Amino acid sequence: MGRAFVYVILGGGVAAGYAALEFTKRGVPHGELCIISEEPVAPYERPALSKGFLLPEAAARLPSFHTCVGTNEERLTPKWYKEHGIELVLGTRIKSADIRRKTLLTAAGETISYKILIIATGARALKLEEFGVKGSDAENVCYLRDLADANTLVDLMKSCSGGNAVVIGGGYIGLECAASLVINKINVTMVFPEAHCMARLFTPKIASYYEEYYKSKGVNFIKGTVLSSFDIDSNGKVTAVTLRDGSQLPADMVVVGIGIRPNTSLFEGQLTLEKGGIKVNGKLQSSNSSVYAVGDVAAFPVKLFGETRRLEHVDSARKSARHAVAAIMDPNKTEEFNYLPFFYSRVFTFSWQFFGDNVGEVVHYGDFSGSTFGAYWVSKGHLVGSFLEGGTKEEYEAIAKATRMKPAIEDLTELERQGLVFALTV
Ligand code: FAD
Ligand code: NAD
Ligand code: ISD
Repeated sequence: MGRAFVYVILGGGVAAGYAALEFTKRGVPHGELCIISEEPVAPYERPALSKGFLLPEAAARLPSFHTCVGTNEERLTPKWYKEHGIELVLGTRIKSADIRRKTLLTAAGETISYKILIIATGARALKLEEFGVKGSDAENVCYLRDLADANTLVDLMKSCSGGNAVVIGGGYIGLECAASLVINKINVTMVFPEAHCMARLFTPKIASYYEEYYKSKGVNFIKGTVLSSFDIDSNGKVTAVTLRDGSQLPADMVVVGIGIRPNTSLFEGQLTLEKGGIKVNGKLQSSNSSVYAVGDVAAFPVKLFGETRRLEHVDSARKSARHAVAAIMDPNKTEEFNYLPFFYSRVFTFSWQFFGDNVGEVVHYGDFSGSTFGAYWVSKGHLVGSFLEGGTKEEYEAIAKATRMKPAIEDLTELERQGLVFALTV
């Protein structure tokens, strides 16, 4: 017993929403497309969970941030899916996949078959237990990947106004949540193993700018170490965090953001994997021609760098999903995906964007004591990456365009002198 569809999207996150939009723009017939999601709600813009969702006042709540409002497209509410004849199979976990038979088995025992499968299973948050620390299930410890996590975080923040939060991890989740905790009047200590925050992207100089601001808001940074254990009371609540050097931090709540792992397990041994994700070609097609992969779970060729990358950012999820659908619905007119990596964040009143690759030599520019500054990365004599804080729409577009052009850079001192003008005039 089971249902059969022409197209099945497995996963109901950002990529699924944008793929659905593209399918309808290309005239998918009613009844042919289905989205299966473990989450109980229609696809939404996940970035909202660490930003608008955590505000103490006028917080964003569904349905306001269903996809595809993140790119000023239509808001795809459950009603929209119904009107477009797209089956939403929500609250449903797929527990196994048979690529040869083209079937998926739900946790409840239903078989769903497809002609074409788009894997959009995203990723899961890494748990402290995977680093040998117990206590993730304590009631005042939270991660942040989905709506349920975000609701837990909001409840915890409400219950400990004026109290102490320990944020484990100095990446995207750590920095965005620390800012939200401060805005909710909670004292924050951030603990991470690197020498500065956002070590996978920021230079020490860029990191220092943001860290100084966080410090001015009362955030305490403990760098170069990790936690070794939690003190947990008889009610199952963490009361303190013990660090590897033996020091202790009092904690009314703990937020953990220590990275992710792509959800590939259903396909291991059935599809080729690379860089922790499902390897796809420039049409987002996997090692099986009936199966595509998009978003955080896909490792795709980034033509600009001449290598396969797996990206964990929303713009890549949106564009890879739309490109896969174009390749499926109109294969002859769809070229290879030619993606310029784009990352961004917004915390407090800051807003930065980054395009390209952060390899090679770095040139900083602008006013690091003011509100607009940036950096360029130059590798093998060419501009490969650009970062800008506090830019205008036109300035962000200019650094994106310049990065895609990969212009030759002969003189780093001259690039530094020109700063943003270089991108605006190249
Ligand atoms: P996801 O959006 O994670 O969706 C995956 C879906 O698959 C989920 O619904 C999941 O439940 C479902 N699923 C997985 N396995 C199964 C299964 N076996 N059966 C059924 N369903 C399954 N990126 C940015 O560029 N900028 C930001 O500001 C930003 N902010 C973020 C804030 C937060 C809190 C988080 C968690 C991420 C943020 N990101 C941001 C990253 C961005 O949201 C992701 O890159 C994007 O969501 C990836 O989309 P996806 O569709 O591949 O995966
Ligand atoms: P991340 O990779 O950005 O940062 C992980 C951090 O964990 C590292 O910076 C490091 O400081 C820390 N860490 C690693 N091992 C540790 C350990 N054993 N103990 C303590 N700290 C440790 O991952 P994240 O911040 O967890 O974010 C999760 C996902 O969500 C990522 O894919 C990210 O791209 C995405 N996200 C993106 C944005 C954005 O693009 N603005 C915002 C939020 C989340
Ligand atoms: O890209 C984003 C982002 O940063 C959000 O908060 O999409 C969401 C939406 O803009 C929320 O409405």
